[in-house]
Amino acid sequence: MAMNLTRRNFLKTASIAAASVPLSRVAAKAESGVVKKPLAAPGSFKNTKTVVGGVCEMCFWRCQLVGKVRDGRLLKLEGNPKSIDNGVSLCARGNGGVAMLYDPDRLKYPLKNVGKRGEPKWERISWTEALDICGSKLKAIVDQHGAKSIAVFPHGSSAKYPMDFFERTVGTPNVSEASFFQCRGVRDMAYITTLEIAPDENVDMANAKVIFLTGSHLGENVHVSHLKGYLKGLERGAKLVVLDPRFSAAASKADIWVPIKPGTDTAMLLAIMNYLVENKKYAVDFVEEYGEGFEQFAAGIKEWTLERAAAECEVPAAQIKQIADLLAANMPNVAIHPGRHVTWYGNDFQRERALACLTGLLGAIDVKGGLVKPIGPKGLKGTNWPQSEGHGEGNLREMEDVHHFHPPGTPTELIRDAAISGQPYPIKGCVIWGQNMIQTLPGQEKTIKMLEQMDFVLCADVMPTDVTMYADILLPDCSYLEKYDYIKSGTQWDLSAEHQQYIAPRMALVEPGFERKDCVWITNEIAKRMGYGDKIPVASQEEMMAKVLEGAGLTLDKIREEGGIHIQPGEAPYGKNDYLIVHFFSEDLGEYEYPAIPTYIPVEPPPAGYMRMLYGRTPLHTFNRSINNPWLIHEAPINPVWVNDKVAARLGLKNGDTVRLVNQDGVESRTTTVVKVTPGIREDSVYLYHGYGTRNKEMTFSVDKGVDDSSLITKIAIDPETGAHGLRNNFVKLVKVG
Ligand SMILES: Nc1nc2c(c(=O)[nH]1)N[C@H]1C(S)=C(S)[C@@H](COP(=O)(O)OP(=O)(O)OC[C@H]3O[C@@H](n4cnc5c(=O)[nH]c(N)nc54)[C@H](O)[C@@H]3O)O[C@H]1N2
Ligand SMILES: Nc1nc2c(c(=O)[nH]1)N[C@H]1C(S)=C(S)[C@@H](COP(=O)(O)OP(=O)(O)OC[C@H]3O[C@@H](n4cnc5c(=O)[nH]c(N)nc54)[C@H](O)[C@@H]3O)O[C@H]1N2
Ligand code: SF4
Ligand SMILES: [Mo]
Repeated sequence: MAMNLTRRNFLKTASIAAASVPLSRVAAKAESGVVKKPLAAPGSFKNTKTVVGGVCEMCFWRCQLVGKVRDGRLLKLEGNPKSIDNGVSLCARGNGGVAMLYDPDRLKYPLKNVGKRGEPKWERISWTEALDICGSKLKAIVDQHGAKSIAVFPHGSSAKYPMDFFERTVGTPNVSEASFFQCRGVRDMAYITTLEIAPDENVDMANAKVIFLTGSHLGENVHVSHLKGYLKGLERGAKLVVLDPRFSAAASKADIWVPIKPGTDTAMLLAIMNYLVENKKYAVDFVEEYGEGFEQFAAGIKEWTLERAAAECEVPAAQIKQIADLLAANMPNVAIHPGRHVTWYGNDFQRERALACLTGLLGAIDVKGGLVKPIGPKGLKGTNWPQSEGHGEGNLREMEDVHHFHPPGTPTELIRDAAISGQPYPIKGCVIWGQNMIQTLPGQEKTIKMLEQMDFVLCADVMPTDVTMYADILLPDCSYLEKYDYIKSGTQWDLSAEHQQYIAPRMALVEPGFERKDCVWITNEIAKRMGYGDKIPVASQEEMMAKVLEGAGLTLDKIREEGGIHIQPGEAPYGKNDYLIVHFFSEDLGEYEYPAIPTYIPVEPPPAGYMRMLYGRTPLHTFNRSINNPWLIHEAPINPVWVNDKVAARLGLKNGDTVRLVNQDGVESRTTTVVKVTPGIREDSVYLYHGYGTRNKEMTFSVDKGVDDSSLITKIAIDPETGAHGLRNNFVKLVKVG
């Protein structure tokens, strides 16, 4: 079946993609939030030992670190000078890792909730008691209802091992990673369907003549080596085109900023492509060689004249033409950025398909400046779990006959619906490992309802966050600075530099504090108590790492001696497109009755008196995970709501006014924030940083600061092809307080 092929391709490409992270040896200009040089105060790090092998996880880009350690205490983090990825640069959050490590609010001991879910009363218990409870409760649920009565909500490195245990050994299909269903899964599936590759962010911006960003607020979205490539491209003279309803950091650097009407990007992409086709300004030879279904595609997008898109997107037709001409004049060396957080409106697969088709139409694949497939290090057996790469294929997925192009795992909404309704089967056990479902998922009430009907909720975390309030047993995981749980590997990003690859296993920089334990130990102990002791693949995190490295002929000790990173010769990835087919028309999609050519699906407009609520990143935080970090919350204590200056004047709002947000369903924000009046946002929208408005009082530095955007996302949109959540279909008005 076509979809099987697609999923196999995904697994194949996902493992390649995991090993293909951009790098640049050349230091670039500092961007907002990026610290170029270590900020060493003279003399303050005397008598410290430099410990190598750190891999950051303040976000998921995983820059390579060294730690300055004295008497077993970490004093400072720096980029690993051996890194050919981030080099000595870390972003503000990466530097802030030290403050996370010693945050007094962190989880220290296993805890049992003797109060209610959502209103916990914690009792400190021993590991033995905690593990006995987890093992017996989860086993009882599996015995009574079967393996699929367990749901797993993982995210991040430390969640991979437990996720694999529950998915492969216990055998539940109900696994939903935030990175897939609320982030980039739509992109990966749309690109695999169109170009047969999962793109990651492997777009060669450093060598591009034009960089084209749809959303992607680079500079606020901070991933160090990715920013290096982007800034290097700009330094070398690339033209920058930014589609964003807001004057983002990227828009401020743009040659062409398009303050597009939210939700209409696909219309504009279709008009650009139609113009290129009609005027034969596309890569004709490339399309002839690699394209499939081009005629149907060309005929299908014919209705998308510049004028029609101009009206839909509220952008001058001349500007759309200008962008199309700029792309045509510089093809194939154009970086059409595939985006990362793409779960916007519930029609996002189509926008990502359109971006992939535009990339193909311009021949911008495996060429300088285009979408490339870097060739990563060989021999590594997966990145964490010795036995598998990615999610299982053979599981029984009764809920699967919808969203046929869903990323690996099960769409979150299907799991929530099943748990609440008990159909098609009961879901009574919940494992939450590194996912703050309360802030990460839209429809908080639904998440809470799901959690409340569980027989047992296990949560492993490093902090007491909003989701940990719903745990029955709360386990203190080691942070990324105290454990071995991931191998970061990558290859050349700036292809004009030397071709090299690297392998950087995460090694603990300090011993775990208090009673914290790592994911392998915790999972194994639960596995034994559930009756799977004989299926345990490795006894320790170090053994897990050793098994993965074995295939590449490496050991942790050898890499430690090499400075924490193994570097080897690589290959230039240009001109390697033998795998390539550009499915302008997708028979696979047609077979399942989804639009077979990229199609614009309009979104609902804001009701009178309301503005669309948009959100994004601050360079100083990662979602909610860094919000309690004493250094970072000090620098960015609140998420002001951006309001257009004309609108503010009409509403009588001034800069700094305190407001509450109320959405279209009458849901009010629990907390307040301040107004930021600016011409840098469209009149139909407001904007705020995601991750604020923590309600857990145990987060003493951040509780109640700012507004939680997720609490206002009560209208849920689902992307039909993938089942992923659309998060930008909610509307708010601002109510002045005081
Ligand atoms: N500092 C920091 N950096 C991070 C993270 C973090 O938490 N903190 N998280 C990382 C992760 S996991 C991800 S996925 C990425 C996310 O970062 P991106 O992938 O860049 O996220 P986007 O949603 O594309 O970008 C948000 C921008 O989209 C604009 N926008 C909103 N609606 C529309 C629309 O309809 N059309 C267009 N064209 N633009 C629109 C917003 O105004 C905003 O400027 O960031 C990564 N980098
Ligand atoms: N409204 C709204 N929703 C969004 C987004 C948005 O911009 N707006 N962004 C979406 C995107 S792009 C993404 S990627 C997701 C992110 O979604 P999440 O990954 O859920 O976001 P985080 O805030 O990082 O929360 C992760 C949890 O993991 C914990 N944690 C951190 N390190 C460790 C560790 O080592 N071990 C364990 N066990 N736990 C750890 C944190 O304390 C926190 O409780 O959110 C998505 N949802
Ligand atoms: S971009 Fe910043 S937070 Fe993310 S891994 Fe790198 S240093 Fe850490
Ligand atoms: Mo994300």
